[in-house]
Amino acid sequence: MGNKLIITCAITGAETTRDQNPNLPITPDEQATAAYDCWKAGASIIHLHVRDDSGKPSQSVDRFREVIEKIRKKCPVIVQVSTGGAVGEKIERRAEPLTLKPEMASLNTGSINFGDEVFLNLPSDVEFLAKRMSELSIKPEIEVYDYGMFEYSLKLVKKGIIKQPAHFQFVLGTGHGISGEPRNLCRMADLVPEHCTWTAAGVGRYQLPVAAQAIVMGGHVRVGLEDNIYFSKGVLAKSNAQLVQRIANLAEILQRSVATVDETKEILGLK
Ligand code: KMH
Ligand code: ZN
Repeated sequence: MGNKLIITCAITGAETTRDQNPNLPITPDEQATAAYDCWKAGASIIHLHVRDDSGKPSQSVDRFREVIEKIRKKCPVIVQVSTGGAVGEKIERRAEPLTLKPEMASLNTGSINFGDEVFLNLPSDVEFLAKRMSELSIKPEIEVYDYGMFEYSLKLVKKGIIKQPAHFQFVLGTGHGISGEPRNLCRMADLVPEHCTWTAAGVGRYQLPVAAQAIVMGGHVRVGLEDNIYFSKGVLAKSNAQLVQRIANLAEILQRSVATVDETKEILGLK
């Protein structure tokens, strides 16, 4: 199959607001349309957070079910639910969308400052979520914001708490974790164990350069309004699909084909 490029889009997130970018999809219909548009533009995975009727972040199973059903009616894109949720959410609530048995879920492997708060992921929380995912045959995407989190994740993989082949997401440039400087991604990508896969997400101004680096290095890419509200300096992104399309265009220029949903399933070993 060659090394096809998996594009993930994080369409909504928990922290981005409509005030920051009025094009942020929030309602189930808007999210389903955004997922479809991203899929058409080349995304094969949607990283999904949901919102309640007032637009606040939510871990409601019912709301996740509603959005996933709407997405499934429109396109076959892979859904990756967030178990990170919003900062401060209880771990039991964060685990609830796993009961819907999505193909994938995010797994945050350490605590870190996030904005002005702490995004808490105790070792017991991480192991609890990893175990639930393993029991339900859900593929974790290991979210790594800092080098220490990466080393801890590698230990969990070694111990078998996270099943092989593992899939890592390097989130660079949160402001409290590792920055999006090229050497940081080089160092971590270099240490990804054999047969495992990795993807990278640059936050804010790092989104485009980190994506370009990941394409060249043979990794995969995540973009989307969760991580970055701009298309270019001072210019808001019109949509998630616009951000995805730019990566698909860049991949074509760099001569890396974009993976379809079926190809992504094969690469990641999804059922
Ligand atoms: N909202 C952040 C605190 C995830 O989805 O797993 C965490 C987050 C990570 O977005
Ligand atoms: Zn997220």
